[in-house]
Amino acid sequence: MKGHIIKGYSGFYYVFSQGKIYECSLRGKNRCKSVRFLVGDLVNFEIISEDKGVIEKLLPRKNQLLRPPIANVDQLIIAAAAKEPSPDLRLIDRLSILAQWNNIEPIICFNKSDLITEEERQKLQAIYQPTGFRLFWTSVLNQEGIDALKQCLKGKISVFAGNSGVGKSSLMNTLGGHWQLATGKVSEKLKRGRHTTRHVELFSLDENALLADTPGFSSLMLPEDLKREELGKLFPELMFFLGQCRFATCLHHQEPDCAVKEAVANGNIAKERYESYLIFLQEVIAAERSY
Ligand SMILES: Nc1nc2c(ncn2[C@@H]2O[C@H](COP(=O)(O)OP(=O)(O)OP(=O)(O)O)[C@@H](O)[C@H]2O)c(=O)[nH]1
Ligand SMILES: [Mg+2]
Ligand SMILES: [Zn+2]
Repeated sequence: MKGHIIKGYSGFYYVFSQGKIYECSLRGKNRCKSVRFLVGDLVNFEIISEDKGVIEKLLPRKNQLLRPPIANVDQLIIAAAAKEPSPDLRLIDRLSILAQWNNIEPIICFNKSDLITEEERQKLQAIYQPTGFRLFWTSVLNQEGIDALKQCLKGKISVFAGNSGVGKSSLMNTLGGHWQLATGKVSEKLKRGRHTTRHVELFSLDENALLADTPGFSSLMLPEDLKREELGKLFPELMFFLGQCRFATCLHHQEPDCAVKEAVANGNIAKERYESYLIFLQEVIAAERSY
């Protein structure tokens, strides 16, 4: 049998396969070899009773996120609130870099669409349309976009990430119904104890969709080995202009005759995205120097 590890708990791994969950232990050789299994790992296992099994082999990973530790992620659902809290564009852009760097599709989800005007929506839409990233507008309140989001999760391993309070847990609750995650104000949650949001677990939405929630965070480092000349390639809307600068090595900062800067001036690249690019460029250069 083949299945995905969805949870590790006190020495057991829970493996999801064809709509069922099996509580699995490890074969002796895996225990000794110090193979570290992650949530998301695809494994071969043998069923030993109705709902129990033994893991035999770890299959190759497509990728691996460090925080949260999950393997084989297909898509990162970058969740932001259209309002309350107002969208943190820098964090959205950081997450999109992290995703692309790990061979994961970034998908942007503006939740709480019920709280903004059409005009405010157009403004955000205009910033991200040129990226080509898939973009969803959702509301847990009036259910806008929930079916579309559900559709896009089918057959994939997806991870929700984004600021605290944007509605990640609320979205997951409204998508599934098989589970109930704690939602609400951070302060209330802290009182209830942190450990509940610490562990990583994949939830099954239907037979083929696996989904992980993550605790909200506000800062995120860029990938350590990212080089300055590679940064532009992680901004899809910049790619179009890359060959058109005067210098082949143009970093689109202080160089003359830069096609990217021109595109920003003409409104073909959103200035908010270019701002992120410049901030990240400084970070990447500083990180290169510190080695
Ligand atoms: N108006 C409106 N409020 C929402 C919507 N979705 C969630 N909320 C509210 O926003 C608050 C935060 O939602 P959570 O789901 O706990 O947010 P979270 O992203 O999981 O937060 P952390 O777990 O701290 O990272 C809750 O009070 C929700 O009721 C929405 O679509 N519209
Ligand atoms: Mg949450
Ligand atoms: Zn340039």
